[in-house]
Amino acid sequence: MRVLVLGGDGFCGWPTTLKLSKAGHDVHIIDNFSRRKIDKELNSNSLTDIASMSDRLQAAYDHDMKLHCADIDIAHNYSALKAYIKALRPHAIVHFAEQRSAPYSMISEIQRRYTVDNNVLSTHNVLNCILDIDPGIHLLHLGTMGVYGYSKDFGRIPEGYLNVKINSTEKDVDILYPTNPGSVYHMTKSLDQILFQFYNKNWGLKITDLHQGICWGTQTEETMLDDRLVNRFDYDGIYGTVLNRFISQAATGNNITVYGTGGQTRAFIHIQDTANCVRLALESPPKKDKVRIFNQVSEVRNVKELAMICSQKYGATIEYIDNPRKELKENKLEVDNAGLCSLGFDPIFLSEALIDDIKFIASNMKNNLDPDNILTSPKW
Ligand code: USQ
Repeated sequence: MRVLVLGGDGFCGWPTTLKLSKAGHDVHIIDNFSRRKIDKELNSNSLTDIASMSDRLQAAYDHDMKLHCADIDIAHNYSALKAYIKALRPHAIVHFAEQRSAPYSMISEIQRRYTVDNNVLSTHNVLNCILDIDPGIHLLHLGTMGVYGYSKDFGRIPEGYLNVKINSTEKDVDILYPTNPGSVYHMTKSLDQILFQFYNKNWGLKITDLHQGICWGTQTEETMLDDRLVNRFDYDGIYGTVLNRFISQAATGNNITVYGTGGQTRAFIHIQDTANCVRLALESPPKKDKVRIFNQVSEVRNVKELAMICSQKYGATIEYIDNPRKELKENKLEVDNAGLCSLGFDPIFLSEALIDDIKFIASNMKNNLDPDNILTSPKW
């Protein structure tokens, strides 16, 4: 298939691009390199030394993956995006091109407005290109488990739609799960969902929304082929996600930073599985009648439990820090992931992959970690 990956330079986008290319798809990237620019803005860095896009493309080529990349801001340069899609005529578009950090989206009005403008405009622009150029293009979007909130109030979290009984009519209906975002970032993914519902209802666009849990790990089969293909690894208080932070903290002799009591429970997925799941969803497109929503998660874990696993592996100290976020002190969570499993998803569990990831970070990246970047989260 001819596939366009929007945001193909990022943490999830790059390994997915390589996975799709290695699987034989003709893959094209659009990226505006905003993630690299935000590193400079925050005075932060990836623990891994990521290559420039031109070096990444050359390395991919050296390993039989012929990729192409265009630098376009898809939120603000609609005509360039449309011209590119018109010329390329992809069968599918994978949309990763959103600002993805909850803490970043809560820093100040600048980041709140940037996150909403960038994320909502980019999604809406892509939908319009598809509608005008070829409504048959399958759109796959990286959503988040955070649109549901993290509670068991409505039981096990279903895949996008909640079955409810209406008191007045006693009818059973499926409704879009009530959104309960915990940050401006998560709110933008909730807004994306409404856009998808409307463009599907009115014009029958073929859309898959992948509600992903917290992604962890660094390397995939393809990024390990060459040093120049290495994926980014964020450890800082704004872009680093919890398990990757704990892994890098433990592996470099720093304290493990648990926010609050560590009673928060979340869904997790390894980066290798992210790429696999996108491939599975791409290769089995949905019908047009409904937006297809999958929960892209492997397992549910508790923050304190993760801290203890990382501490035991490296003898690191766990430090309990006042939680900078407004979130439940403790929560229980159960998540359905039957959709992707029915397509052949066979999750990698933490117990299998954690050791390799810790070893990789500890042996390669110690000198790149700036301890001043560990506790940089804004408070909200
Ligand atoms: N946490 C700590 N210590 C830390 C960092 C985080 O205890 O040093 C806690 C947080 O308080 C929170 C949990 O760990 O309860 C998860 O935080 P996170 O930063 O790993 O994840 P989050 O902000 O929710 O966002 C991340 C990604 C986002 C994705 C989301 C999936 O950045 O792009 O959508 O995970 S989910 O959480 O399932 O919505």
